[in-house]
Amino acid sequence: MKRSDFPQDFIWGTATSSYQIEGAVSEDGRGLSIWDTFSHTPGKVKGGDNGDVACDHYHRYPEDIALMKELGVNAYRFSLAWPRILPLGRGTVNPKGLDFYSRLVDTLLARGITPWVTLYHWDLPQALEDQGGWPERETAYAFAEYTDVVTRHLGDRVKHWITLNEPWCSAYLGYHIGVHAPGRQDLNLSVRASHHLLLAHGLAVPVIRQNVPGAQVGITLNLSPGHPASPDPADVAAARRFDGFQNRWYLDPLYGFGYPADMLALYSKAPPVQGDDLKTIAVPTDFLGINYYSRAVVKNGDLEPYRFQYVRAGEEHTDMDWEVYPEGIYETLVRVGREYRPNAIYITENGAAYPDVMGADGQVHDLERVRYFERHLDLCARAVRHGAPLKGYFAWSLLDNFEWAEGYSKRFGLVYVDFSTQKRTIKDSGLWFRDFLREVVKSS
Ligand code: JJW
Repeated sequence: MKRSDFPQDFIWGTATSSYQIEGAVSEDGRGLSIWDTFSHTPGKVKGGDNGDVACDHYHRYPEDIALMKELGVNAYRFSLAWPRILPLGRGTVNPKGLDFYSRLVDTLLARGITPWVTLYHWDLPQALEDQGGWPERETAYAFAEYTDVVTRHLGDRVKHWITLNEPWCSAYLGYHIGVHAPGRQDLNLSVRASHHLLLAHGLAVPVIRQNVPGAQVGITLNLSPGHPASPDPADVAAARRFDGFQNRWYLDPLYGFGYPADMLALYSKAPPVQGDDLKTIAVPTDFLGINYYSRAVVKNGDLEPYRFQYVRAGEEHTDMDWEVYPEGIYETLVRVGREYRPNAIYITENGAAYPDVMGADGQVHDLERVRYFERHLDLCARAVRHGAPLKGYFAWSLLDNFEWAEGYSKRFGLVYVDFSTQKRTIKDSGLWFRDFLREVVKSS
C-alpha cells in the first residue's frame, strides 16, 4: 500500500478539535462552553481531567503547524470554538476570538496547508445550554447566526467547511446517556437535539454558500457498520435497529429520505419537525465527512428503546476497547457511496488509541498504530478502486489530546505530547505517515 495507490489529487490531512487541544479557556474573552462546565463537574471525566490547558495549542499553534509541515500533509481539519467568537452564543462578537482563527488560517496558508474548518465540534456555549441547548429550536437559529459571523470573517481564505462533527455523539452521548456534555439523560431530549442539530446544518449550508465564493460544504458523521452476533433473525433485526440508530437516522434525512420509519416507530415522541424542515435538512452538499473507528456487533437486547446490546467481538482491540476492524471502513465507504450517492466522501477521522510510552531512546514505538493506519488505508484504496467517491483522508489525530470523558488517558496522536512539559515528539506512526506521504510517484 503506497500513496500512489490513491489519486494524485487526493487530500491528506490530520484532524483536531478546539476543546481537545487549545487550552487558554479564559483568555482573550472566551466564554464558557458546556465542556468547561462538564469537565469541572466532579465524576464526569476520568481522572478529573479538563481542557483548561490541553495541548496549549492556542499559544503553540506555530509549532504545531511546523509539525504538520514535517509530516507533509496538505490539509488540516480543526474546529472553531463557538464561545471564543460569541461568548454568550449569540449577539456580541468577540474580535479577539476571530483574530486567533484568522492568524491560524494565515499561518496554515503561508505553509501551503489547506484549512478545513469544522464549525461545531461539541463545545456549545454554556449560555445557549442554559436556554435549553440542542433540544431547543432556537439553538439551530443561533448556529446559523454564528456561521454567518465566521464565514464573513474567514470565508475569503477558508473554502472547506464542515458544519457539524458527529451529531450522533452530541445528541445521544450528550442528552440521552449523559456521558458527554451537557450530561443530560432523557431519550426525548436526545431525539429533539438530533433534529435541531440537523436543522442547524441545513440552515447553515446556504449561509456558507452566500458568504464564501467557491465554498465546499459538508457535514461529518460517525458511521459504523452493525453486524448481528448470530444469524438468528432476532439478532439480524437488532443489527438493523443499530444501523437505524447510528447511521440511517442521520444519513436518510440528509439525503432527502426523511427520518427512517422503523426508527420513528420506536419513539413515543416524534422529532419536532416543523414546516419545511426536512427540505432544509436535505440541502445539497459538496461532500460527506465520515469518521470511522470500528464496527458494532450486536444482538437482540434491552437497551431502550433500541432493543439491542453490544457484543464484544474480534481478537484485536485498541486502548478504547474498540475492535480493530479495517473491513468496516471499506464496507461503509462502498455502502454510503451506493445508497446515498454523495458527490464526494472524505474520511475526516480515522485512527486509534494505544497506551504509548516514551522510550528510553526518546522515541515512541507505536507499531500497532502504524498497522492500524496501514490496514485502514489499504481498504480505503480498495474502496476507491471499487467506485467509492473517496477524495481524501484525515488521520485522527495530529496530537495526543483531551479525549472527552476519557481525559488525557487515551492517546490518539501521530505526535506524542508530554502534558507536564508540552513537549511534542513525532511517534513512529507519524514518521511512518511522513514516509508514506513522501513516496514519489515513479513514472514508468
Ligand atoms: C461512543 C460511550 C456507554 C472522537 C462513546 C464514547 C458509551 C457507557 C473519538 N471522535 O476524539 C463513541 N470518538 O473528537 C471525535 N469517537 O460511547 C473526536 N467516538 O458508553 C475524537 C465515545 C465515542 C467516540 C469517541
